[in-house]
Amino acid sequence: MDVSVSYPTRNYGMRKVSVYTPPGYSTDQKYPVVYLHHGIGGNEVSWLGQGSNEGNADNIMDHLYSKQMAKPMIVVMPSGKMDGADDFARFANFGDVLLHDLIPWVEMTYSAATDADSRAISGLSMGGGQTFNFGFPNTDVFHYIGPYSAAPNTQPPSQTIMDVAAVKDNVKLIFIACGSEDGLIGNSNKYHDFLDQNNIDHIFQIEPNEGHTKTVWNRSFYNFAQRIFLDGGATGAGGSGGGGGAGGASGTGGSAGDGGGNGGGAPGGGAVTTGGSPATGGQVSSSGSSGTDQGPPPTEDSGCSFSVPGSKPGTPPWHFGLYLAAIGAVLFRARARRNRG
Ligand code: FER
Repeated sequence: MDVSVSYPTRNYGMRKVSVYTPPGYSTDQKYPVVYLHHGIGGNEVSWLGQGSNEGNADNIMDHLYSKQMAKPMIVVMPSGKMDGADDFARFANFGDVLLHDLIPWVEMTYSAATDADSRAISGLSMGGGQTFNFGFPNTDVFHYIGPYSAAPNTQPPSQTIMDVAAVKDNVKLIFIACGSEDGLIGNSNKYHDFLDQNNIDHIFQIEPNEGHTKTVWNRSFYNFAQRIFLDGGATGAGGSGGGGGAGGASGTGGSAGDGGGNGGGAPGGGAVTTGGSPATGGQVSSSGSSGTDQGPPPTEDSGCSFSVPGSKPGTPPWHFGLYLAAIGAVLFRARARRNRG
């Protein structure tokens, strides 16, 4: 773990970043990288347990690794606010730095894979806006996009998604999350609607009864981190399995991923709700096929449900038939669509 190290930029001098490397990190191997952005008052330690004012990404990764629930990856947490006229400009100005200073530096400095299948972008609030704004126009750079509680700096989807086909072809996972009570949820809703209208698979995870809170950000990173880099890339991660199937509901707030059924899922994803703490998981549902297996009934969106694993030590999530197969179904559809196209 490198906390608050400096890297050079072309236009802003030396800037700060924290870098979490996974247990057993070795230069014999190339790791995928998730770029994780802070909120308006944040900096490069805001996502660290010790900084702890926005999230605990390092603790979450430690937990996921202790249960073999995430691919080994590097988590890069930059200070993502540059000089500029106002906060919108400051956060916007980081886009160029990310693409042309930070990523090259990370890939030179760490044992990082350098293909887009091995890059994810994520963040909270202003960093969620950055995730939308930098992620969607650059689907040749990032194949996993995870914005949480996105702030008013979020550009409209019509400005970031200029090429629907490129998003469909390139992006392996779009994971949008927001608290149901967050006054900023409109920013996320706009993308959910646009993605639905354009038949682009995504997860929209609404955290019930949560506002603009650290609970949402920790849960969201917990949920995102275990779903990324499962589909190939330079690190050779295996795919997560076959096609659709009956939606199985399971996991009433804390049961592990041992419920049946994989998500047939809906084209275009759907509203997803989840309960439970990050450490214990909870129910996740997405619209589409109806659930036929055991467990609680589908939510209002008549979704297939799949549990978030969390309480079953030592079982890799990619061996759970359950929600990993749901991801497989999504990817399978994406591939099928690619092959058709
Ligand atoms: C605003 C509301 C929220 C805004 C920014 C935020 C710049 C960002 C919040 C955060 O990053 O936590 O009107 O305008």
